[in-house]
Amino acid sequence: LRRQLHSVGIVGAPFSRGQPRDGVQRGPDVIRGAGLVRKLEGQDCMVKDYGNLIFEEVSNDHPFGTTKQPRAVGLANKQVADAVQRVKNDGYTCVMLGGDHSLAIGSIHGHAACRPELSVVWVDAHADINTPLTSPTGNIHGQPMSYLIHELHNKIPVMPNFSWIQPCVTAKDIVYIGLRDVDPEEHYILKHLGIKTFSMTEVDSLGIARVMEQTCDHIFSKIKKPIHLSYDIDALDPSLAPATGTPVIGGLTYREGIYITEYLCQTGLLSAIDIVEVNPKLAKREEEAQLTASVAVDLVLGCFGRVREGSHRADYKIPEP
Ligand code: B3U
Ligand code: MN
Ligand code: MN
Repeated sequence: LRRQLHSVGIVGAPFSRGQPRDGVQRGPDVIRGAGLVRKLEGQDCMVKDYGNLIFEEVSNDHPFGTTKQPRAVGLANKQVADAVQRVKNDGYTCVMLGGDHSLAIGSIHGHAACRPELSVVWVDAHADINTPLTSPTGNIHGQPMSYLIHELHNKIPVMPNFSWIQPCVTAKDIVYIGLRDVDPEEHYILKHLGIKTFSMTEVDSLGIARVMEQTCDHIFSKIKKPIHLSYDIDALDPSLAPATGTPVIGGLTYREGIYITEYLCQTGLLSAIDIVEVNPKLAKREEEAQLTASVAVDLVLGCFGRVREGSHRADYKIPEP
């Protein structure tokens, strides 16, 4: 078995303004603290850690309609977009560590600026496709997809610090996995746009192997498009990933969660990854924070060649006495 070499560029985005709970800005550091770089290097990846972005406070960031903290979210996402573009132009597969899921706006936007034809695999308990006008909460982490999809462009109001954002993905190039908490308006949007979804019901009925086969059947056309994997840690069952802002019972098992990463890795098309919504402050005990961070690390390792059967170097020889 030959090991494939991966080069990984890591960007930390310690940002929480897309939702109301403090602590998710510590996600990048707790994921690094669980050994991310050392473990990637241990499986022969070439790693460059670009460090954490620095987000300035935004004053007078009053709501736009019901949407909360639009200026801070718009500005932070511009920085994320620029950082992801840089990592891609330097030749790495980009790993963006959040932070809340509003950061996918910048991550996907920046990725699409370098790879105009990409597909998105969105792994999440939630669809995050509310528009500012359908959102029941006003939290932008429940809205990122709506800003990115061409077909929703005429439903999106112009918001402060959002004018740089142009839709950059098409509904048919998106697949959802793990859904189990979808608002009625979001459900309408998903059906209306014909977006491919594998809710937990499909994970139950098909099994994760057929879900991944069908995911790739859906996104692979004649041209092999690069894949953007946006992985919300709350897709996993709360027993595995308790330290997150909006846990939903009945999520992916560890094995299903890891299988998604192994399967996408072997396509050879993974081009950028987001790992978001790890919030150590919401852990009831320190062990819960550590468990959530170490599962997040395992997801990244699965994206970069870790296989459970084990592996060995191409030139390995059994030592002779
Ligand atoms: N759909 C709800 C709830 C939600 C979305 N994403 C999370 N929660 N994490 C909303 O706010 O749009
Ligand atoms: Mn999400
Ligand atoms: Mn979620």
